[in-house]
Amino acid sequence: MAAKVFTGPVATYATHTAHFGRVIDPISSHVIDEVLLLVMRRPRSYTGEETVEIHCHGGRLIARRILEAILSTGARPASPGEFTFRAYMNGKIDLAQAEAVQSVIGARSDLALQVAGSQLRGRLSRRVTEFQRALIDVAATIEAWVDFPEEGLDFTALHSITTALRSTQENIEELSSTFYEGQRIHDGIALCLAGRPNVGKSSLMNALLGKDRAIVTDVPGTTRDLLDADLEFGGIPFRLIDTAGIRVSEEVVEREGVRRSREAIGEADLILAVVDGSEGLTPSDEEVFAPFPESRRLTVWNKADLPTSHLPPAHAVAVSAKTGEGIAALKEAIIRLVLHRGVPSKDEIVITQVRHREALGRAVEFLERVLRGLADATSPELLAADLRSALLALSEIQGVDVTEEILSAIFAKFCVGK
Ligand SMILES: Nc1nc2c(ncn2[C@@H]2O[C@H](COP(=O)(O)OP(=O)(O)O)[C@@H](O)[C@H]2O)c(=O)[nH]1
Ligand SMILES: [Mg+2]
Repeated sequence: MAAKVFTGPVATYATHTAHFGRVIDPISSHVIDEVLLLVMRRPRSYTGEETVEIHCHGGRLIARRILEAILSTGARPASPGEFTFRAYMNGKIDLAQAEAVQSVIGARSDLALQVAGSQLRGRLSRRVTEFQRALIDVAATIEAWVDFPEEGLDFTALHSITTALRSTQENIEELSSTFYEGQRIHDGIALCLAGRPNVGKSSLMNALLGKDRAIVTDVPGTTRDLLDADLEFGGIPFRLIDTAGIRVSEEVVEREGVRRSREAIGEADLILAVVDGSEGLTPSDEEVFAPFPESRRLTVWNKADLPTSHLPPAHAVAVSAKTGEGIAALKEAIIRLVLHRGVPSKDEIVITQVRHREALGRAVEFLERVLRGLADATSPELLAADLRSALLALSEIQGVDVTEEILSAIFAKFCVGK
């Protein structure tokens, strides 16, 4: 097909070579563009199959004309994720790596990229393989016991497989527990500014962003619509949402703004409950914050540059949106709240997918059954079956024995061309 649109003898090109030439419309014989054509022969390509890449000049029209020319020779467009799907089916990468391709593309922070990149390079899969190796050793002992049940398990053997199972189970749990941080690193955090009018929410938004995004005035009720902006700190992608000050208003636009604000605050991962420190924490502040759970709320004591006779509550962070004082400390406090275990180190493996957490969770449960079975002297056949189930759950992460439904759900999320 490439030979039909390209001016050179494509079939004769060696793998991993680049060739300059023209793409010709096979129907009109017009030159569409001067291009570079790259050949990657099986199995040394992304998918493991014969691959040709055409590098044309930038511009939608040229790319579309070239695509049309190639389609007219009988090619068809790839479906979403089809290249990565083929790479997985051809054994170039496992399923966890295929999922990482999507995460790498979608990464919105350096930390998200680091985590996804490590998964793409196979570190998660290798960790899972370590668990499997440890369990296969135990399985061998148990299977031998199934074959010669009259010999039983001596005390040392029982002790050593129990220890091995227990420690593998703990390691799996440890990996599984990184999901909380992983999901936040991967998906980001919706951070909502909330409070009465004029406490300085919009000023704080601007201070956090380091630019004048929201309109700030001393007129209460200035912000009526939701404003949002993306920002990143501590490796976490945040969506920062400024809301209308919550108060009872007769004015129809402001009332709608307040309604939307309450909705956004209700959905936020974390609420910055902004208080005007010069006025102290008033009953109307408390009324605004009361509907939202304390666990999702951080009190920000703003206008710390002004003289005040009030003391901030112990858990509050004092800042001045005006002078910038305390903003760095506020960011640190936010990171502490959203990453319970802190920012993961470069070599920590972090899971980001629900699918992986579920598989690890099932493995842990089956191992628990094996451990209980060993303590209760359950028959070795049953122990062996549970151990196999644990191994099967782990191998789902790498994509062994997964159903069509799981595969299509994963690859449907990809965009075309990946
Ligand atoms: N002195 C001082 N004034 C502030 C501070 N933050 C906001 N203000 C002022 O408070 C008023 C209301 O601010 P704004 O950000 O619009 O509050 P919002 O209604 O909560 O969004 C404006 O006049 C701001 O200049 C601060 O940290 N210190
Ligand atoms: Mg405002």
